[in-house]
Amino acid sequence: MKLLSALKRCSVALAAVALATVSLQPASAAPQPIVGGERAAQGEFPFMVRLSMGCGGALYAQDIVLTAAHCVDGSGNDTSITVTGGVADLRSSDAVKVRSTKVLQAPGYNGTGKDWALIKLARPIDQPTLKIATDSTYDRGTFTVAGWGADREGGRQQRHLLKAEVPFVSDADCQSAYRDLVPGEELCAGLLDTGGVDSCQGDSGGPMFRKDDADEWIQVGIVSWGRGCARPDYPGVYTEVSHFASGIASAAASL
Ligand code: 4AZ
Repeated sequence: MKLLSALKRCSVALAAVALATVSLQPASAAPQPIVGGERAAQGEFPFMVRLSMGCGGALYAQDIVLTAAHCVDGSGNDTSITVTGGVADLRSSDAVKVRSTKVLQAPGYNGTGKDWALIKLARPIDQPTLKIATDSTYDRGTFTVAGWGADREGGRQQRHLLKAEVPFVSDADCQSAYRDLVPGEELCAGLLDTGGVDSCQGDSGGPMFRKDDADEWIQVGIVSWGRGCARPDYPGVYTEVSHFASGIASAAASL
């Protein structure tokens, strides 16, 4: 239990330190986004934001970010978080930086499941938002995950946004890896047989998304936890957004 708890709580402090030293990979290192991905183009995922404690997030509204509960300290007025939006390159002069005003951590969050939180911004970021799934229709197929997190287990945080595609993994298969998966509140994605593609440390809180029937991006997951990154048999675990959609909507309305 202790071990799994540790695995689940992606080290925000470590990520924050890594963020301070964010830098380009040497050209010779063949950058592996996220893990096993590639660079996203400027404007490709305009709803993506980076949080100053070293997590990702998505614009649920222009002044509200959806992220992971484990990325924040609790609920209440909080001006300590800086949210960077509008850029794939965090060092771009076009980066928009906005402070938080409030944080709302999922009610009942205790470190298992319920890994979502909202951050209210001091002013809107003028970018398209990412709609969230409200039922399980899109909890299947192939997903895109993006973030500025490590490009390998133990790797450094990234200057440029990385993206990767990961296939859905059934609850049954995921439970063979993780005994304490909360199947109603979490969904899994990754390459069970080979590994090699995954979210990783510092991607936490960022969205996992796909196209819906209207060919628009829809968020189905929030990067939450996993055993290492991109290991065979150990998929990434994501908050099942549709399960919390009504709670997220009412929480957002209260901010
Ligand atoms: C983390 O520490 C983390 N492979 C995020 C995602 C995954 C593992 C760790 C999934 O933020």
